[in-house]
Amino acid sequence: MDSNKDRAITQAEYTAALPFAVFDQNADGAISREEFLATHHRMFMRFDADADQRISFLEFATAQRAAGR
Ligand SMILES: [Ca+2]
Ligand SMILES: [Ca+2]
Repeated sequence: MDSNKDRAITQAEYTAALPFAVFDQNADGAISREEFLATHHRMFMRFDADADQRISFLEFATAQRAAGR
C-alpha cells in the first residue's frame, strides 16, 4: 500500500489501494452504508488472522507487510 516506500500511507495511496469498485459491490455507481461497512468488515477479518475479534499489533503489522508486498 505504501507505494512510494516512505513508510507512510498518504491519502492517495490509500485511495489507490481501495478502488471504488471494491466498495461498490452491486456496481450501481454508489457506495451504500452497508457496502462500506461490509468492505471494512472483510478487511477486519483479513487482518484478524486468529479470528479472536481483535487485531493485535502483530496481526496488523503482518497484514500491512502482506499488503505492501
Ligand atoms: Ca452500490
Ligand atoms: Ca486477532
